[in-house]
Amino acid sequence: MLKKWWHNKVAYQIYPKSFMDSNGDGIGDIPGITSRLDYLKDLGVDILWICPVYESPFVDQGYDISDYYKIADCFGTMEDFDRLIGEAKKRGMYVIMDLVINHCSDRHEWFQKALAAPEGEYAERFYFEKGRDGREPSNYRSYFGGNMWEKVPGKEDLYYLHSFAKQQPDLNWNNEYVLNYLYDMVNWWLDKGVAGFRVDAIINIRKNTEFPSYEADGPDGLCSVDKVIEGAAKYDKGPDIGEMLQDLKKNTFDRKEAFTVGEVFNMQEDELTEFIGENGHFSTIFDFCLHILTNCESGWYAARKIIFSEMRQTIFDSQLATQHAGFMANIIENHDEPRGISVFLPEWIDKQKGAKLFGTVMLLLHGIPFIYQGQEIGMTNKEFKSLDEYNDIYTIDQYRQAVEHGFTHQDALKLCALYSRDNARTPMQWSSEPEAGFTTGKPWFVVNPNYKEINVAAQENDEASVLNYYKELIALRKTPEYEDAFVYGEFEPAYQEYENILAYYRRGDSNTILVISNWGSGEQSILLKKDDSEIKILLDNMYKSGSQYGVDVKPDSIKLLSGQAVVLKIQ
Ligand code: TEU
Ligand code: CA
Repeated sequence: MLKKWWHNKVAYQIYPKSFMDSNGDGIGDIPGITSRLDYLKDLGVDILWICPVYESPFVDQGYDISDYYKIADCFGTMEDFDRLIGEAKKRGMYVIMDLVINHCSDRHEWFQKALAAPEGEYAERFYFEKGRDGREPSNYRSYFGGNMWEKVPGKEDLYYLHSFAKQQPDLNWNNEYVLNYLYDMVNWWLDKGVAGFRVDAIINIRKNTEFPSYEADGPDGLCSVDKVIEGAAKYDKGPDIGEMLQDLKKNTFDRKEAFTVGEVFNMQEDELTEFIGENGHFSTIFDFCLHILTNCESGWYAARKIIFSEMRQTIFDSQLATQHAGFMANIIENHDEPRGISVFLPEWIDKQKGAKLFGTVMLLLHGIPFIYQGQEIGMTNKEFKSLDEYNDIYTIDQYRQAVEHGFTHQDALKLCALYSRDNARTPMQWSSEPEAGFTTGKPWFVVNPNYKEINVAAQENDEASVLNYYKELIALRKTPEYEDAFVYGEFEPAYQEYENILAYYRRGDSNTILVISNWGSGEQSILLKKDDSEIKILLDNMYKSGSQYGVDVKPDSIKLLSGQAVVLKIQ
């Protein structure tokens, strides 16, 4: 395999509004991020993905861009941004931006002009369509609820398309002008020194422009976005998604050997190599296998409880199916997900211990680990109690859907508390000072009350903290001596006959690593295979300073406590 500069890197996702506020207005900002670069460097991360900081009316937290060439005032200035890139470079770190090009904001100049002259050239940059039989052109349900077609104000029978909120009109990728504009814009940011992009909702850019209706899958008479994407993939006119993405790549990313991570849902399985192979559309794409396991396409009302055996199988299947194609981007959580330790851990495992357990398993898989802000200190869900505590538009719609499907108000609220995207969007917990040290003012969004116990400052001083464990874990992963195993090594499931054990090998050219973790409620002894009996312990999440490693090793067996994870080198 051709080695690429980003193969051995660890990435960290920043949700700028909630990371660090530098000026007391309660909103995290770019100088705030710059002020914490040393913290991030010390943690061991190399690549920083910053969620959208472009000018936006923030209907969908910046994923609705009104000017691609401006930094939103609340985040700072372009000088602040340039400084961030420069300071990151000085520390050998890379900044990647969020690239939101399936849609823009309805406040974008083009869309305003399109509304003013719906028959003119600006409207051609979007999808403006006549209604059919006196109603919407087709029956597509948008991600955030309701029909994907919205009436053009002041027009009787004209609609525009939005895959997400109605304030996020989809851009027309068949329009030359749009395409060239977007490519130029991407190149402009690359020339500024950003190292690449996280590419938002990119599968949605291809449309079946005949816009046929599909069979309804809900009482609203609409069909899900998944059907729409599937229909677009089968549509045979114009370039297919692969050709579109290669064209984007050739004209932009390739110029700079940029690192790109695609947010790709609904890919056909046989397309994996096209997406992340040597000449793939992207450097990597997110592995959403765990997310898909809980959250079926219909919505939170149909979400399933996590069963450990299924979770283990899902991770194994995904690794085995993808490792030879390229590198997936492995996540525990992100800004669209609840906190991983609040969803995936069995109830008997203490969340802080479990954060180390889960981290060990996920960070040592084949792929590029992406850590989401706060994950490294074991931040948890917020325990929202009422609907008006939420900010996220998606959560409000999921509540509505649950009630429509027969959930009581209380049960629908419980669902939202478990799955809401807002769980990950509460401010970063820096210290036990007021508002968790995130701001000296009033934070834009509520701080999780558990910040007094869970915060960076306290954990920096505690040898046994999640934070210090993450530092060790990342450092271990990045040890040059073990690169053959942790970065390039073959993934192989191990000890599957033990019901509550999640274990795997990473077999490199000169090192073999064995990761074993116990997700059961009690101790578990494991009889080691003959080849595994000569071991050296590299990491143990129950290690306590001053004592021996917490793990009990005999020549041919190993005993793990509930929630314990160990990383072993096989001699
Ligand atoms: O998400 C795309 C996407 O598919 C989401 O609708 C996802 O299914 C949902 O958040 C449930 O987890 C991206 C961004 O990550 C998200 O924050 C934006 O809201 C969305 O695009 C629109 O730009
Ligand atoms: Ca601020």
